[in-house]
Amino acid sequence: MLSALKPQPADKILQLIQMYRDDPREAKIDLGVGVYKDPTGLTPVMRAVKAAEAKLWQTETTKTYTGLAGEPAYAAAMAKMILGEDAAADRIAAIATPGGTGAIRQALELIKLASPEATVWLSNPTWPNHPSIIRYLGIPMREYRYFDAETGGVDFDGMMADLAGVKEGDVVLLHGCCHNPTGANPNAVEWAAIADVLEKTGAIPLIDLAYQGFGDGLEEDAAATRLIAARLPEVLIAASCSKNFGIYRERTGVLMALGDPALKPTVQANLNFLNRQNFSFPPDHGARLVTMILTDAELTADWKSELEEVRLNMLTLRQLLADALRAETGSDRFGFIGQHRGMFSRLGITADQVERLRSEHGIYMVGDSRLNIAGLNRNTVPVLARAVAQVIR
Ligand code: PLP
Ligand code: TYF
Repeated sequence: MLSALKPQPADKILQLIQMYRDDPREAKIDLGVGVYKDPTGLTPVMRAVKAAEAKLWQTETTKTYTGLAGEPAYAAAMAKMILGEDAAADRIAAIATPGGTGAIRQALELIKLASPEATVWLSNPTWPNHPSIIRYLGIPMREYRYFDAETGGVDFDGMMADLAGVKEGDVVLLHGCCHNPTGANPNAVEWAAIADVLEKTGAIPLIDLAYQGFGDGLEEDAAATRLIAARLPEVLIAASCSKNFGIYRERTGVLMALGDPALKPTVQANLNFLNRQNFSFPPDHGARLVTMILTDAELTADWKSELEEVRLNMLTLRQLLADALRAETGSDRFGFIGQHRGMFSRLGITADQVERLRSEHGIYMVGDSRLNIAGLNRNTVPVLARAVAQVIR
């Protein structure tokens, strides 16, 4: 049996981690995988997470199974964080999942179960795991225009034209904030128009929210999701706690399905069913930490202030990089970096130029020229700007 297996394509982002480790050069710079690093290059455990873990160690009396959906208190806390204090609980069915990836996977499985003919529409480009999982599940898939390589912004007219052609019942996958890989995001007026076109076509939005708090702020980054949740009758939200709580390896995510309250018991039963088919009970440790933080005023305040530090640090690096590139190239070609939000920006240089950054300068980024802003610091910003100016000359 095993001899029948064929090699599988590697994840290009994760491959970079190994290439970087194997590079013996002292002055190498890792701008690959989307993991936050502080100015000293570390990915620390957040203070509130440490405090919650200490408290949990003292108070936890059992590790018996949780429910198939995870702990209800976790889903409730996440619903408030994402949809706001007055989130209508009677519309929301939810399951805890292993990370945001697990939430996306379960969302797609739910779509397949409910609506096997539905096409899932993806932004071009998008996070490579989206098409990979969709293809694996055999779900029909199409792309909508998203990125304008000329301006480094959103190709809003292209996006709207393509979304207008979506069939009723098709699913449109949207990045709720901090688009990965481009860093380009619709503004508030554009999000309202996106909600209009979804409403008009009868499409179902699936919102991937992996970076709430990394863009314009915790509340601001949820604004598009809240708008769409308020406007559309049915919405799927796949959220991750990996980045904003810094608990990557704890695998903490949630899938919420919003719809008619009368349907909630059946929707919830289907979500529970999907968890049971795939892994029975979702991981609990990270979810419990998140619940403890979000339901304790002191821990919430400390977490918010550290998250804000993280966000502002990335914003400062963006500005420094945009300025350094302007100075080194004598042009405004990379001005969009200051406008982008989240961990990533797509530079818009060629694959050959990305390759030269790696071979000649020891600078690692994804082949489509996506860089992780958090991989930089005040010392490496000018090094990157000089290297980019050299390879595009
Ligand atoms: N969606 C996007 C766009 C991402 O970039 C990520 C990765 O961080 C995720 C979802 C989910 O990540 P995780 O499964 O680690 O929570
Ligand atoms: O895009 C990124 O870099 C992050 C981390 O299979 C990641 O989202 C990358 C690849 C992957 C899972 C997570």
